[in-house]
Amino acid sequence: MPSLHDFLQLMATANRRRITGMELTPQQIDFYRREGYLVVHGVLDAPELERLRSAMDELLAGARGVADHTALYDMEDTHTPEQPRVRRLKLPHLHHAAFHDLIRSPKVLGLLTSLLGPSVRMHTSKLNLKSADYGAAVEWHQDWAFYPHTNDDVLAMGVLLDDFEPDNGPMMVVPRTHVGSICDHHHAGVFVGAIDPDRIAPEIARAVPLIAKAGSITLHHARLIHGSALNTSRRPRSFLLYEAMAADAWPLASGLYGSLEEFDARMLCGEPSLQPRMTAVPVRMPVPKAPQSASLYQSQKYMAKRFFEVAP
Ligand SMILES: O=C(O)CCC(=O)C(=O)O
Repeated sequence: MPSLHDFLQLMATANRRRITGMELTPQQIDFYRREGYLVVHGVLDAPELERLRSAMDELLAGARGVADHTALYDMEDTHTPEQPRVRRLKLPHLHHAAFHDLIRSPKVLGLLTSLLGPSVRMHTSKLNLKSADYGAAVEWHQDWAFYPHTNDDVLAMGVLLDDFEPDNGPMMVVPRTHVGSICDHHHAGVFVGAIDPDRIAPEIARAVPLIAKAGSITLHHARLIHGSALNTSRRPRSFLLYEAMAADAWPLASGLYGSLEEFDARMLCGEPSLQPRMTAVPVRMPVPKAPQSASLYQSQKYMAKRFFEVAP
């Protein structure tokens, strides 16, 4: 006869199983732990992809007539209200049910719980558009520089809404840098959200582009060095990113996003905890901020020397 404790444990395990629809294999988990990233091919089927693409188009339609950055739109430098050029949709999960639902779907939660354990919290979401011909580059950086936590069970999950090909600015990662130091992301005394490329030339030389079809999913560790070039192709490269962490990884730089209620409203599955798990992680605080730092693209303008080409 199982004790009440055993019974509750069994129930919790059964609930977790119900949540985790698509678990990673031990080989995939080993690869992620060793290399700091993973590509899972063919996760979304055509109808799932279509729902996300039409949600994206719906939100983008609202950018016509908008003059400047808003809570939803981060604009390219060449944006005009008549010819909208949106670089990023900010927090798409708050603006459309399709993006809210995806991160809570059993399939996607299964990937996250495979790497982060049963209790997972979401930090934020964004949809980087990288439009054909001019979509902006993202300079080399570690996400951890923006949001250090008490432990580094922290990652970004990227959903490819378009094929990633060599010339449309696929994300590039530097394998195994997730176990190294945290690079300096400051210049002239302010946080610019990018690493001086001269300081990481050997790492950049061994970066690998993540080439995969739309519907695939990438997972990269928050300490991994990564970046992506200008889109010089005639094809768009839309990339939906969610940043997530183990529930016991507490943010060091952003407080609790307002209140404990708000912090815990970010739970995707499992249980929140009032006991942050502390590990020996390297941390540099992302302060002071650059004068205009509402997005990574804006912060990176303050770096001394860019690595990637900028659109004419
Ligand atoms: O869009 C990309 O290629 C990279 C995105 C990224 O690293 C970021 O937004 O932090």
